[in-house]
Amino acid sequence: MRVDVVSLFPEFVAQCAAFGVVGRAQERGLLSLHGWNPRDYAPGNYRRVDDRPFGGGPGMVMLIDPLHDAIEAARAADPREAKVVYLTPQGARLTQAKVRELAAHPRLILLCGRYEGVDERLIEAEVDEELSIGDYVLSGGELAAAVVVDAVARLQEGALNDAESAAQDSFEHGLLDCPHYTRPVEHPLGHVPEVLLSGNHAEIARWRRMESLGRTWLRRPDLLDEQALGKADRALLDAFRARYLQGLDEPDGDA
Ligand code: 9D3
Repeated sequence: MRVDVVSLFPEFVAQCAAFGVVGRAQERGLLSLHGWNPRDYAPGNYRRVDDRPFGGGPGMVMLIDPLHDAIEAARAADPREAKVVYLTPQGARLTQAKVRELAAHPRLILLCGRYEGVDERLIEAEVDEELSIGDYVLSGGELAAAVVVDAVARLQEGALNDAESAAQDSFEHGLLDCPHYTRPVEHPLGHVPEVLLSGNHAEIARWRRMESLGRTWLRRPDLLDEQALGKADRALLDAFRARYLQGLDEPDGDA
């Protein structure tokens, strides 16, 4: 897929996408990332991209025209129709379901605001969707755009190797991941749960599933729809709860 980022700091987003899975997706031709700086479309020696808000108040608002021209230049760079997404605290919260939907588009244009935001008329005319990445205050849309780029890139066919795909699978089922351990078996910080050393793959799968269910119940009950769980999962969660409520679930790993 192709992603165009309209931003005063397009190289910031490009740097975030240069490493690991996303960098590899670009090398493999699964993702092409392009930056468009509204300052390059701002006229005059000052190249001004913002102005004071009508009605008064603090901060500055991004001007329509440099953003409009940057978006149109991005559109014209490829004949495929682009979905334009504005990253803003006023947007709907980004979820993995939304990521899957965005990842299926051949083209996205991600619009990043700075200052107080962009002129509302530009949003009404050019933007298809407004998205936020969560309820905290960032300094601009670039980190949010980088989050979108990362999340959609890894869903492109061929972006993940087999191991990464398998790991992805467990999270896509809406549960938190189970704990992970590697060598050494004995360490001053604790030991590895016996079951993982047993070689009994059915028992290991059962333990991991129980840990996933239990951690989701403890940490993210909002993700857990107990009615929707199967009989086996409910039994595992009950077993986890029984152990937890008996206080046998030592947090220091020495259980
Ligand atoms: C301090 C400025 N605020 C005054 C009420 C409003 C405000 C404007 C612009 C707050 C943050 C921003 C910049 N943030 C983003 O562009 C942004 C964002 C975010 O801050 N949190 C979560 N998701 C996103 S997506 C874009």
